Amino acid sequence: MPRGDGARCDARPCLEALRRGGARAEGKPVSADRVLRCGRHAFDLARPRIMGVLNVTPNSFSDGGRYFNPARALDHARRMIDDGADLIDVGGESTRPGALPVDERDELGRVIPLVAALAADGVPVSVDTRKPAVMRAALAAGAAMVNDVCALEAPGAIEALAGSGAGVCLMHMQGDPRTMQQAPRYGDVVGEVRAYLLARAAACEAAGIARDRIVLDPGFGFGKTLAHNLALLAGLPALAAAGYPVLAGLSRKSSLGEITGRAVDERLAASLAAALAAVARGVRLLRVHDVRETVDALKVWLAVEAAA
Ligand code: HH2
Repeated sequence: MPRGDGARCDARPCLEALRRGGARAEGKPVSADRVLRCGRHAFDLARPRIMGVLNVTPNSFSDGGRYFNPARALDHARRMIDDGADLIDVGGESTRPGALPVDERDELGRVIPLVAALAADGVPVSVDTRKPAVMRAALAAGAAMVNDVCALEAPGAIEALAGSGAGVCLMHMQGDPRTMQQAPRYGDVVGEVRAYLLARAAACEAAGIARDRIVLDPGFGFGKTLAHNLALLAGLPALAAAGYPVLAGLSRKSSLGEITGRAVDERLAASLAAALAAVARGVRLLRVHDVRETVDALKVWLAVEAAA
């Protein structure tokens, strides 16, 4: 698959930055055209960034229940930071296919104490939520980013972000988690997802969310068949060329299980291959469960690119 020039990672500085290590982006000089601003954090996207997944849910598709205990969740978040995560994505509601919505009070109780504890440690925290009340509380508790699988479509969501300075990840989903995998349909999946995300970004900018705070995500597995996911992966350069940083969440997803025949806890190799395929096509942020392994895979990929 040929890569668009605008989407290609400049591997030499990426590799240097990865060798230097370190999870925090604060205080470092950053190039103006590639900076992602998330509250008091600024990420230089000259190197791909890793968002570590922290699901504080009983039912997430790959790690449901494992970090439902707050102390274990905090330990896991700190381990991911030590392993090289740049950002921790805290989620209190599973959006797996078939999942039912979680009560707002339950979601607040799951995520806000963790957001507050991690933010107090200076960790860049993203909150994975569709609910404006959770967004507002998380931002008040120090969250640097909101990651919304509904692209801030809920009434009041854009307003919750507008005055905050936080980053926002706008994800595409067809339908809702309860039914989204029943019969996803597109004419031109790449074109439709791109047009939707650009329209949502324009709505955010019109409401005062600056362009350098916005990340786009095609939403792998959210109302998409394997064929749709593969077309989106192959078509990432077209999305990356739109000028916003692109995030990909492919880690352990069922499409990788369909390709390899592996169960969800046996998809590490498949996840790493998918992550590198995404970075090669212009993705700047990877949302992953296996931080240490992804950091290593990226180091090797970047070393090869730097030598090419
Ligand atoms: N995928 C999941 C959840 N949130 N956010 C973005 N931006 N992109 C994604 O691809 C994405 C996401 C699903 O993964 P996970 O959080 O591990 O599972 P669950 O929704 O079951 O908690």
